[in-house]
Amino acid sequence: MKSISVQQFIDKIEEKRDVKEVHENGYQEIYYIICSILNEYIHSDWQQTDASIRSQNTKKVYYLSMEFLIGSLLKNNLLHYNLLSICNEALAELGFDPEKIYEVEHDPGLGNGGLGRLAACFLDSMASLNYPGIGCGIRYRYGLFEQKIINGYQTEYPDDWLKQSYPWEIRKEDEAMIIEYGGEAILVETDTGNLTCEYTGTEKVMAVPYDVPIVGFGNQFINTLRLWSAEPVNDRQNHDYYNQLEYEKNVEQISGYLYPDDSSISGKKLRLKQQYFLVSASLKKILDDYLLDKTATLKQLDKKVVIQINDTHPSLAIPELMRILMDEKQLKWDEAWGIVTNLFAYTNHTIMSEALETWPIDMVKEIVPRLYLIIEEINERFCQRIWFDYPELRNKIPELAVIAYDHVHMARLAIVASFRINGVAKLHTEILKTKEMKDFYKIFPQKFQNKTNGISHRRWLLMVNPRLANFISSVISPVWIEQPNELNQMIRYVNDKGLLEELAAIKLANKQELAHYIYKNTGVLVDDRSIFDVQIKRLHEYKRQLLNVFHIIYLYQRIKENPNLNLMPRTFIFAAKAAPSYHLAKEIIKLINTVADIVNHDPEIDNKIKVVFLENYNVSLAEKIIPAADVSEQISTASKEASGTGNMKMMMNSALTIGTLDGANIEIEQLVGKHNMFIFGLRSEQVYQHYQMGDYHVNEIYQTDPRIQSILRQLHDGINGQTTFKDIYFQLLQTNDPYFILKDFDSYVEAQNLIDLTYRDPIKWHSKCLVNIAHSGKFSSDRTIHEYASAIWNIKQLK
Ligand code: GL9
Repeated sequence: MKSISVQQFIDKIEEKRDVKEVHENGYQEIYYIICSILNEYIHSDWQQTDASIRSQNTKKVYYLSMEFLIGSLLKNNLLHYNLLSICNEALAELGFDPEKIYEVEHDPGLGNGGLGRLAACFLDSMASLNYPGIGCGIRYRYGLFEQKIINGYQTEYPDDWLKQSYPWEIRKEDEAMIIEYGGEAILVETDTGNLTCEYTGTEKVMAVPYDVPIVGFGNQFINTLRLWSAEPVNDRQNHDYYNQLEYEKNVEQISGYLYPDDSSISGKKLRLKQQYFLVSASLKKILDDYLLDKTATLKQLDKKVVIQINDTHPSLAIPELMRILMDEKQLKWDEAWGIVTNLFAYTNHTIMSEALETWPIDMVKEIVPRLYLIIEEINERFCQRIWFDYPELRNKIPELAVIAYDHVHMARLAIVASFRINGVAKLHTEILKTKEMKDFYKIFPQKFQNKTNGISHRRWLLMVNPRLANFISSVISPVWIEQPNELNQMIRYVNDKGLLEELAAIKLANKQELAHYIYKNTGVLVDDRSIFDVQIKRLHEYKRQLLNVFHIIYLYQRIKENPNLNLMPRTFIFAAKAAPSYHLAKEIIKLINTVADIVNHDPEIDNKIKVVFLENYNVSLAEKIIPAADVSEQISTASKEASGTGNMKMMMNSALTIGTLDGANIEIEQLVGKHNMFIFGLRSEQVYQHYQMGDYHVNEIYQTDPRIQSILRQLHDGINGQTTFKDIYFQLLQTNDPYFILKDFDSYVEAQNLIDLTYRDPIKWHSKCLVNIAHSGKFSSDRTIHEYASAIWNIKQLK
């Protein structure tokens, strides 16, 4: 890559600048200028990458996802072009604070949480490892809502991320596709005696792609994230003015906003339309590209293309491809099915039953009538197969059928048609095989695989934590940047006192930075020598933010009872969005803020504990918090968190985990050892057993544990006579505490006490931190992507 000096960079900026002084809009102006400088490199490398992929005619993976949480790109792209420090210096010389320039970028919230962020880390790794991989998603006009905390409550505002233009996207109008909804599908016989389908009265919508470059690290390899936007079709006739307006309004809604429910999909018509929009547009494009090669035959499609479907959300791609192959390419069912069943691989991301998408058949018939007929046929054939080949499963047909009780079951559709199905951590995959999907596993054992999640160590260490990254490079050389497993060289220094002190100093500096941010944004002054205890993730009952709060209330009471209590000062940091319709989750946010208010203003607490809720959790905020975390809270009810990825990010940034044996926590523990983590609570097997036996009775705990009685009484009566939380109280007691919060309370407190003790010995603490860093290489998404590439996709790294 061409290297460039700081002065040359300054010259490039000055060339493009109208006014040479720093004025109010100066930061924005400079931001766009830097983007355009960078885009000159990117666009030329992008073309070259495309050309070389085409000339080598290699197999490509298409990653279909309703969510891509890519985060801000300027800093990331500069880093990947090895221009970050040059740009920083140039900006400083021009009188700008570089961080403020980077903050001009509006982080696109095109995802809810882990699932969407995983997709973005995968894109990063594919590009950085020279794998040809294309992301296909939706360019939502409004991303996940912006959260403001008002009077302790979450309020939602539209995320107008396109208000200022987005410098990374390129609109490709000439590659737009027409998508058809509704109408009538009629089977007709062709001259050759085949059945084909004709449609009448469909509503047409145009899908316009916006391409975003995904820049590999230091390799000038650029992949594409293709985001589809819905627009009205121009040449419509027979529509009066008002009909036209109505039509345009409906069309815009299709890519209007991202549904804000994580792990719970509520069967909304518009969501189904969005899903069809994504898969139909993407498949057309995939086939067009494939057929550019005049020698290519559809039969050989799986030699050049593989499609990963990110959860069930894009699984309409299965019947849609059947439709295209049969109705447009005139293949017979068996030929089409042979192609389809070699093409798709499906990742399951959760066992939460409310996340298993089903659609009422009437809705499917209305929106995609032809696909409904195809799904019926898939279902029919699959049920026959069970009936004849697996007689022992006959009575399970209602639980296995793709269509059952007037609903289409998307996971079952994905399982039946995909050639691979994977879970996202060892435990999760085991649970799929032995519990949640065990009958499918009997039928299709060869389809199931595990692919433990990963994170981009470039973004989540190199970029967000330059102090630590530079330190690691100075100790073991920068090899780890290209080969994250080399981080394990750090293990040699586990007893090196001087080095551990440096590590401590780095953490302190990061905490000071975060403390400053906290003060600026909340007015709360936190002690940067206190333990920074962090729980940042979507708000969900199964993630048990409530357990964390209960511990805080308990500590608060202990300090009130004994103001001389010997506690290591602690700052509890939360950030979380709740789905707008998730009442209980919103109550928990209010509870956290209420507790924060009381604790932070009580002079008797004497700064021993502080509680902070940072609003509007998103990728950019995570990037600020994670480098400063001492303690990583990963406390889901065992079996419920499929993997988690925040656990990996914080581990890589040295934080010690307090957690249950759930998701990828288990794999972290296997690497660092149980003495390097604070494990507590029920195990997954025990959780299943309690559900099965029905032998957990929340009242028994309530009656016998005075700490819990006191906490719950305060929820009911109001903490310090303030707001009451009766809904949380009744929910716990009347539904028998389905997430075992009270059951795990005691062992959680014990683990927290051990943290308090361990932190008192800084050398011991930081040696554990170092062990974490040393083992975190396995959780680079580079490892994950290599595994997908070799064991599922069968694709190769390009030269
Ligand atoms: C999730 C799981 O809950 C996480 O445990 C997992 O790490 C990620 C990525 O595999 O997927 N599934 C899911 O629906 N979400 C996840 O985070 N939810 C959101 O994305 C909000």
